[in-house]
Amino acid sequence: MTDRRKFLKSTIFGGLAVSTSSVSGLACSTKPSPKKPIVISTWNHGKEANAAAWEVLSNKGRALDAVEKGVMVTEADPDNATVGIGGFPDRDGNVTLDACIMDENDNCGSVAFLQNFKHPISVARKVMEETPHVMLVGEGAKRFALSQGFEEENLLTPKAEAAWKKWLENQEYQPEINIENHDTIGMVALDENGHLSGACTTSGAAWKMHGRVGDSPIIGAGLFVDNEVGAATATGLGEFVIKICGAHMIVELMRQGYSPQEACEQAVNRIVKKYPNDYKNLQVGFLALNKNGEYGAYSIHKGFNFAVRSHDQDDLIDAGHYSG
Ligand code: SD4
Repeated sequence: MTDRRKFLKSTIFGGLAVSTSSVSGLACSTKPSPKKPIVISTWNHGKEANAAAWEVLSNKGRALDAVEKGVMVTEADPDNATVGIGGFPDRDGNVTLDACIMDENDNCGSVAFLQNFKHPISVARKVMEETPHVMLVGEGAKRFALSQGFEEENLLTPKAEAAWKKWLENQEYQPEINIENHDTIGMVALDENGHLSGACTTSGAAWKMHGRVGDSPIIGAGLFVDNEVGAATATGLGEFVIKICGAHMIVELMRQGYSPQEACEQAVNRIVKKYPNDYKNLQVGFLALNKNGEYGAYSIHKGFNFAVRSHDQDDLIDAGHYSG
């Protein structure tokens, strides 16, 4: 084992310290007692979403229920232009939603290119629990949602429609970095019983091509949970998260002994290294949580923040960033 690996192993598992760059707390016993329950989620809107998740977690509820309840708050907010109702549409004026969820037993469910349902995360959970499949898309996902009792509604708000009509005037597709400081919501949580789960939901990139699916419903890209190790989620321009299989990469790095913070930094560095001509104009942010309740976050550019809720924290934290 290299010295670095030894160091990482001793910091994570020996509990003497975590990475110097980690934003998580230090533990001083030989075996750190996990900080739990805890929930972390992306962007400003994470604070309100965490509050709903905390209702579940603080009552000794299951992380899976917490993350579903949490992100539903954001999905239901019509003023949020990037998730659920009020999400900006594709270039043809259709609001199409992507979401996925993963539990502590490696079960996962996902919907993509789903229209007219306010809570794609709940449809994704039903895919996980009620079908032999992981992912349903488009018309099939719609039929399934209807069969499960979900009701259709128009998700294109007047504000989003007006923004789309304005976009049609020039029709330039250049996803904005840190759009209005609330992009996709990705949430990962560790419950009282030490179980991890995660959820990720979005209306995707505004003015995308009809049929475009981003990273958020892709297990391993926008979200990955391994109850032995940790959980990670992503926000930003999904094409680049998919290209490096971001969330899965981070969980695997944590398995090798990297702290959540270091693992997020490695994933961002991978994008920067592989796409030196692209990264300057796009944002990607990662968030990770391990079994000890230690967390980390990192983005390509300045401006990504995340919310943390635990017994002793209710914070919005600016993530570290590679450039700018
Ligand atoms: C996606 N990660 O669909 C999501 C959100 C997004 O620009 O589009 N951000 O790629």
